Amino acid sequence: MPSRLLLSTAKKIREMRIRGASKIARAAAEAMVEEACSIKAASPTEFAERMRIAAGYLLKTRPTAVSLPNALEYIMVPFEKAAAQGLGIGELRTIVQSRAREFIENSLKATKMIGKLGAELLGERRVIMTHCHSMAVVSIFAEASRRGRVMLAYVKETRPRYQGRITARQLSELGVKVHLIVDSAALYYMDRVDAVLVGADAIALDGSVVNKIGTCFTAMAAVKTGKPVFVAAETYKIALKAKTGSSIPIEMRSPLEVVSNNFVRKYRGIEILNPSFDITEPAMITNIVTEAGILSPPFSHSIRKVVSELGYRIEG
Ligand code: RI2
Repeated sequence: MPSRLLLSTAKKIREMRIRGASKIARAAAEAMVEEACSIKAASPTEFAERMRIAAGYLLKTRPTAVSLPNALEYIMVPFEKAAAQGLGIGELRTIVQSRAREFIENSLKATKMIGKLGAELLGERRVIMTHCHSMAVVSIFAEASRRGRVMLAYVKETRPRYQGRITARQLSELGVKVHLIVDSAALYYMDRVDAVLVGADAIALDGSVVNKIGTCFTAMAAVKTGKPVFVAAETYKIALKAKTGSSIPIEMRSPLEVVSNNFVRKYRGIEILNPSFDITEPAMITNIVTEAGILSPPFSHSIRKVVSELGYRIEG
């Protein structure tokens, strides 16, 4: 069994007390460091096995955000190599610590860089509709505001968990004027906005974007009214095993996020479906802002290019 601390982080991620694709990844990396420091193993083999178990627990918490397996692999691939070479516990522990810290640092830098590149991409577009809560998106607003641009955001509340309220609060604190709207008002207000800007939990190699449920519907409304759809995502959200969006698992969450326990008990014949994410096809996306540059269509080409420049390994 992993330590109580790791189990508690895993529980927080599962229950979304820690949420947002990047934050989940950084929390998992941090938990791996704590685990490496707390394990008292009799041999390097036992130490390695316990680290694998810890990674496995974290991996199972949320199935869609690919930032989570990518963060764990960033730590575990060199770790496994070192373990296979017969390195001692102290050295193995150091690898976990340095890789995890490197991941966290790079992640924070990437989100900041996305802010800069995204603000340039927005240019004179000042009225932006967004969905859910993404720190990559907030970073772009923060940079645009820092550059003195007066921004107006239409923020969708994002049922069932209302992450839009977090976005509304954070943007308002940045000095952005905010209109908080119900999800179904997206098309109604679309003609007033200059662009749609959303985050991502995973991006397939063909440019399909997996993001909070309702993203695809928002993108469709944008396309219908001729508005650009921008996606902000760090490169560790690229799903290197997924050729298309359909191979990325969509997390189904509890009915209790949608209705009360009383409702469930009273209407047993009603099946409540609560998918957490949907897939927006690449044809609906104008650009993807990453820390390594702004990607343009055809995404099947630009994503593979950035992936190879970064030295990431496409699997399968
Ligand atoms: P950042 C969130 O998922 C949202 O779907 C958001 O767009 C995405 O993570 C990326 O967030 P959830 O954890 O990494 O709310 O940009 O299900 O903060």
